[in-house]
Amino acid sequence: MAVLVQFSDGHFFDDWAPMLRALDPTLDLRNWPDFGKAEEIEAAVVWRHVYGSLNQFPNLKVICNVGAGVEHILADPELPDGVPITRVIDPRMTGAMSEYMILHVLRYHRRLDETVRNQAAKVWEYLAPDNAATTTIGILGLGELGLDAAAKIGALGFRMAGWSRTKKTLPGIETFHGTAGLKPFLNQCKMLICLLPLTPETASIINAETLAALPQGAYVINGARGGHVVDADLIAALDSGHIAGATLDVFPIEPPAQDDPYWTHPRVTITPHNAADSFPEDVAPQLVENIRRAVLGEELLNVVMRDRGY
Ligand code: OXD
Repeated sequence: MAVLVQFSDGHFFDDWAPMLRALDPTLDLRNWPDFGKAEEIEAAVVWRHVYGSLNQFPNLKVICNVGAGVEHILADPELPDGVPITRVIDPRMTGAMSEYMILHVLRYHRRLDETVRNQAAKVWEYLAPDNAATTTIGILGLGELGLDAAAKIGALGFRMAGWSRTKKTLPGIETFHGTAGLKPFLNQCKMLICLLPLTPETASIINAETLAALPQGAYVINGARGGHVVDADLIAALDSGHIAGATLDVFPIEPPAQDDPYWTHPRVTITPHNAADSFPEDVAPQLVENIRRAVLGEELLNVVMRDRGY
C-alpha cells in the first residue's frame, strides 16, 4: 500500500522509514515530492506538510501527524474534506513534557537562578523557598500532557489548579473552565504552565489582560505553541517585573530571529522546542496501526476533531 511521507522541520524520512517498514514490510513509502501516481496514495504521514499538497490524492484515507499538535494541518486552506486526521499520544512524549515542567517549576521554586548568580559573585545568601503546599501551580490545558504534569507536580507537594475549555472534575486539582473561569484561575497561579492545543480560541491567551490577572512575581512556562503568547505583552510584563520570569520552549517562528528580544532578556529562558518530541521507535507503531485500520475502514486511534481543533 502506498503511503506518502512528507516532513519538514526536524523530522526526516530516513529516520522514520526503516521503523515503519520494519513494522509493516508491505508499506510502499513515497518520500515527498516523489510520490509517483497520486491515485495510489492511501495514507499520508506528515509533519508540517506543504499547504495545498494533500488534496491531490483521490484515495487518501488518513492523514497521520507525527506530533501531538495539529494546528499546522488544520490551517491548510486546501485540506481535503472528510479525510480523518490522527495525532500522536505517546507516553514518552507525555513524560518528557512533565519532566520539563517539573524542572522549571523546581528551578523557580528553589530560586536556582539567584543561587547561581550569587555563586558567581561569591555571595553566601540564605534563600528560602516558599511553602510548596501553599504555592499554586496552574496548568492551562487539562489534556493528556496537562493531566500528567498536574499529577507529577502535585505529587511534589504543590497546590494544583487547572483550566480547560469545558468543565472537568479531577482529584487533587482545583479546576476552572471557560472564559468566566479564566481570571479566578489566573489570580491564584504563582506559576502558569501552558499545555493547550493551539486553536482559534486559545491563540494569544497569554496577553496583557491575562498576565495582569496573575499575582505579582508570577512565572510563565510555555511548552505548547508560540501562538498562545502575545510576545510584546509578555516582554512588557517581564520588563515591569510583574512577571518574574518566563521559560519558553516554543515560538511563532522557530528559531526566533537573532534580534528577538527574548534571546537577551534577563528574565527569559529559551529552550529550542525540545521539551518533548516524538521519536520513531515509540510512535511508528501507532502510525502503522492507524494506516492498517484506515485501509480496512476500522475505527482509528487518536482522531482529531476538526471543529474542536485537536
Ligand atoms: C508536537 C510538538 O506537537 O513536538 O508534537 O510540538
